[in-house]
Amino acid sequence: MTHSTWTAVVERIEQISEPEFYRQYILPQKPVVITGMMHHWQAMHKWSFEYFSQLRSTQQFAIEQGNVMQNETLFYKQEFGQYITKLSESIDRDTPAIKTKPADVAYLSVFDIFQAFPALKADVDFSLIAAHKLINFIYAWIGPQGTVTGYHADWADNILAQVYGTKRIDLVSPAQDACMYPSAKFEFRTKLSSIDPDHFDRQLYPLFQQAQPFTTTLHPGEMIFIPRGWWHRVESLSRSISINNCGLDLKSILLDESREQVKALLHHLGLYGRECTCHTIQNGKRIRK
Ligand SMILES: O=C(O)CCC(=O)C(=O)O
Repeated sequence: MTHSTWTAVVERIEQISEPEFYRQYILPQKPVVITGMMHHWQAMHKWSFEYFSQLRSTQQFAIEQGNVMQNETLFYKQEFGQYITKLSESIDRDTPAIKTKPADVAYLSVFDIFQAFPALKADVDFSLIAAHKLINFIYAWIGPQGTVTGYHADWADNILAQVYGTKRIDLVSPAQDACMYPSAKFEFRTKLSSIDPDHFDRQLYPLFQQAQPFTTTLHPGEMIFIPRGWWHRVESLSRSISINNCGLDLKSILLDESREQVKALLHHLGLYGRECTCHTIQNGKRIRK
């Protein structure tokens, strides 16, 4: 990594009540890792690649290749079962330094798992955040070692929960927006950074070296609160199954969601966001994820 040598750790707590979570973390918009509130999740006992491979679905889903936040948007469509079978055969390397070519890292990201498998809804419990929000969006992230979701900031408070495997999370405060160089690439409900810390141009983005990231590793059974507007970069250190809940309160619906919906509409009409994470060009045609 080539940002400043300054790193800080994210606070870790074991348990917290919903009202205290609101008072201590949502209101002040402070990140935190919660280590002991997923024991009762059915997902912790049930979800694995073997379990997923028994779920019946012939539906095709978009599989992302590499870090689409900062690099070229690449994806292909595959049946869930085929993707999971391939993934369950993949092995974690002890030395992630010997990396697979980024575009060969195939990631079932932003996966609308409950639309595909509604019965699984009962396996998770995001009440800690959902109790304080009017609208909640839940997505699963299932992939091999080495996936990278590059620096971006969501227009919503978010809890990312780790069910299987480990992930490294880097966070940068919105107070440091100037160091993060927002890019023009469009992603719905998100602001993307131009910075890929593994390869970035110091001449073009000098302030990134002054960014003060908080770094943490998320283990199975742990979840992290990422407040609205906090930049985050997520890298899987092993095969991994995660699930996140982004929640909107009334203010976010009026300010952020309405603006994002207008942008999305203009984007789909081809009037906004020439570069994006939701379309790719295949055989000269613009294909939607
Ligand atoms: O787990 C990942 O790869 C990314 C998760 C993420 O960006 C999020 O929860 O907002």
